[in-house]
Amino acid sequence: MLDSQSDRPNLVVEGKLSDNERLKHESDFLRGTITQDLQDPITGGFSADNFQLIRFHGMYQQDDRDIRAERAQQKLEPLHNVMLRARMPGGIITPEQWLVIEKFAEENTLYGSVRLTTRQTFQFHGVFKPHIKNMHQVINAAGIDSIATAGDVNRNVLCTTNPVESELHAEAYEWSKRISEHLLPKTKAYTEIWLDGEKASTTEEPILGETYLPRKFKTTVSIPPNNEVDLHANDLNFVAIAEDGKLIGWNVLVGGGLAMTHGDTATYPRKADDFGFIPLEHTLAVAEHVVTVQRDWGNRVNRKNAKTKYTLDRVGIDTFKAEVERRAGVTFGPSRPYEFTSRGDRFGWVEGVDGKHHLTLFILSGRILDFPNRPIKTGLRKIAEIHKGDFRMTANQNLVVAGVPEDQKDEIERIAREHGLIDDLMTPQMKNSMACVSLPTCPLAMAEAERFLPDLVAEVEELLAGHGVPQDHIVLRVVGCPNGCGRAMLAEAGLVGKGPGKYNLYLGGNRIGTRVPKLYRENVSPQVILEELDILIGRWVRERNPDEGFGDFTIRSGVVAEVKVSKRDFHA
Ligand code: SRM
Ligand code: SF4
Repeated sequence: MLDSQSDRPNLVVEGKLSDNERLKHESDFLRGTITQDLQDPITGGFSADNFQLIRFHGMYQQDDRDIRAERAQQKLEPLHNVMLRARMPGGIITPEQWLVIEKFAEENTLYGSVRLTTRQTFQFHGVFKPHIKNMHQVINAAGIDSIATAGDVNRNVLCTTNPVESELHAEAYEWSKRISEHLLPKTKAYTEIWLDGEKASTTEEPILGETYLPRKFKTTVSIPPNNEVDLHANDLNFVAIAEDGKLIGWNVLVGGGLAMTHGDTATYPRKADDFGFIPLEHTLAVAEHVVTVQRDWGNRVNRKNAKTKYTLDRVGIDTFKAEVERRAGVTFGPSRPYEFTSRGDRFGWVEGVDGKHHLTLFILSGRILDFPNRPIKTGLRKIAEIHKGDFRMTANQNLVVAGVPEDQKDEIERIAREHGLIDDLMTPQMKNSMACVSLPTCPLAMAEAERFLPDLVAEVEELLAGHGVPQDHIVLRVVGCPNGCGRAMLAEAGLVGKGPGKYNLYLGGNRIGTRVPKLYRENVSPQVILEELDILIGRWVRERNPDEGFGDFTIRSGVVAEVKVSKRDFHA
């Protein structure tokens, strides 16, 4: 369903469409031949187009890269399995659901872990073909699905966890669910294939279109002053505007995204642009038409330039915004004032306005597993067995035990402490560090990230202590490749994998996630990075203004130039 405006030649990129466009078009609304592939016992993997199509159902085909070469030597195919990513708008999961997913991971996955992600949901890694259908049936029976958590669609919608202002959060959370539902694919392919639902032919996708979006699309709902969701990583953002504690509308920001390709200056991380204020009643229309404009004008020829951020830079912000206004029948008002002052999680207990208690737990890289001396998976199972509230997965890969009544606080804290879920000695540096999954499961990884983070943080902690500021921190993030899943491109110091043991070092993001950092050193070892950080931390400690963060210091002192407009400044 193309809008007549979309045919204007300067708005649509001409050329041979990418092969993903063909496969979406031929997929019979995301069905492909997945069912046949599932029954093929010869291979553990999915063939041809199905390899891509299962993504729209929330799965990625992977193999363990640590053992890939060894298996090839033995003339075995890679140990194919799938990673599943659930759809959990706003990241809320009940204790009953927790017990179901934890049990499934324990009994049916290669690694036995549940992995909390940077987008407030969980992943299973290492599910073999014979378990895939059962996995969907098990999670669905618990009220969870994985529709549209990957592929060229709107992904899991984020919502600031903010348990303190519970009323505002409850409203914002409801909106994140409504937006997620509104933008979901309408095809019944998921139900048919995985849940043995009745075959129902699909004739149209009124919002996403029959070939879906040109590329992945990401949406957030945030509640200032916390920018936990890192809205500038997202295509579409609703920033809550409240009056007298009541939600009245949103400032809408469009066109953020963090990925780039090494060596390709036509790709860059970019902040979202402010479109202005809308009252609540226009939320779904605006969400729908930011999506339809991107659907019709996004680049379907070159996937590297297909995201909304590039569409905005190509057609112009005003043109894009005017088209959203025209289609949605809405005029954006002037933006309302708001301020972000943080984006980290508040660890430990906080009390909400409803008198309930909320315990935020730090989960290293979101990996839930029983580690030596830190059996956190067992600990969370025990908490889930008695917990009467819910759990909230944060966009920083952490977990909030939310809605705890006064008389259960002590018991929950005792279990958490006994299982290594609370560590009073944890430094601010550790709490402000993050890594993407990377090796061994990510096929795109160029360097270690999750497995490398603990050592890196320990070294940076030593540097801070050496300069006499052990309780200070840098927002430090490591990603295994320039796709940037751990949002290194919004960090004060971001390491981006370039090759085994080699990273690019980016500096100059700020503490609240509203500035993209800039390249400082290219293709260097962790040792070189630590030497550079040692010098810069020393300067920061000696020369900083009161309360000046490391990233702000690197800009003010000219260590790196500020990225104001990504297209112009990022590669300059
Ligand atoms: Fe991501 C691809 C993991 C958040 C940008 N991402 C991948 C894949 C699926 C690799 C692949 O395509 O085969 C990774 C699977 C690794 C594994 O073994 O689990 C992967 N991404 C993740 C997660 C699990 C990282 C984490 O440590 O938590 C996050 C899951 C989010 C979720 O629950 O939906 C995750 N990915 C992000 C983010 C951060 C965010 O959204 O806040 C980004 C940067 C923001 C953005 O989109 O610009 C991100 N991932 C990418 C990209 C680059 C997209 C692009 O614009 O070019 C890819 C590659 C692609 O899509 O081609 C990618
Ligand atoms: Fe994989 Fe790269 Fe994403 Fe890390 S940033 S999870 S290495 S795609």
